[in-house]
Amino acid sequence: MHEQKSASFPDFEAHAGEIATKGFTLLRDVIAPELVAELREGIYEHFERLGVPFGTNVFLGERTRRLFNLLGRDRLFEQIPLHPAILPLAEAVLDRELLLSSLTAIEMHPGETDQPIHADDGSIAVQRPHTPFNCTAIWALTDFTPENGATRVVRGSHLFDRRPRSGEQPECELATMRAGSALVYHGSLWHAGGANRTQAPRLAVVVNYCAGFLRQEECQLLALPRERVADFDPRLRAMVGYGLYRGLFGHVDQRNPATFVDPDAETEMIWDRLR
Ligand SMILES: O=C(O)CCC(=O)C(=O)O
Repeated sequence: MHEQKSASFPDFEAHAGEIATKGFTLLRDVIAPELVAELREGIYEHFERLGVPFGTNVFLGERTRRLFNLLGRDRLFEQIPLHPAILPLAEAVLDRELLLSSLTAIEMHPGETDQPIHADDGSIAVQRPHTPFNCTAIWALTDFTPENGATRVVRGSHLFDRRPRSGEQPECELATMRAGSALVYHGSLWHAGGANRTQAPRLAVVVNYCAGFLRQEECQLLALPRERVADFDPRLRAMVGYGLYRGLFGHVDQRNPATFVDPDAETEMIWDRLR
């Protein structure tokens, strides 16, 4: 685990304010170079061992490899959703009862083309604009440049009253950043990966957090063996689903599911407060 010096923590409130107005913000150089190197090595080890193929459509990317369910693959990845220079920003946008919705590595190869513009909450039929119920952090594990496919973002689009139409090509800004930085954005933001016109892959980890009342994109209660979850930090256990939302949602026979992996876990429910 790579400790972050508190002196170098970002001003989370200021960044949350930027997300509220622009829809996105950049956390520059917040991930230790040693962690970036370890993650790169770990991800490539899995890509090669599993023989992960390119995607089969323009959204997943026909020159892009994705490794889903990172928490189910290696303990190395447990520190990503908990990163102390990034998680507090997601908590400021959502709240402390947020869940991990998905955790994916994305490797865009030379020749990849522009991904279609989309919003991460675009599949959810709620009238826009709305308060955020998704917040995503894209970690750059290589530099993100205009040439290698830096994420394209549409400033202020989280406030638009519709999601992008199929094939729509709005004016975009590029989230260029050095390896070790992160783009963090509101789930309604219009965005997409760019085209990779270089000779080297662009590598990223995408950490998608969602509000505690939302269904997670990856069903982690099934994807992660309970014994693995028992080894997690208690915060991470709650984040994958072994916890309660507002002391109510997620209970099992009036018990906090956290007690399935820790018999001593707090199990007070909303009803207990009424006594
Ligand atoms: O890779 C990127 O820059 C963006 C990826 C993305 O938005 C997605 O795959 O949903």
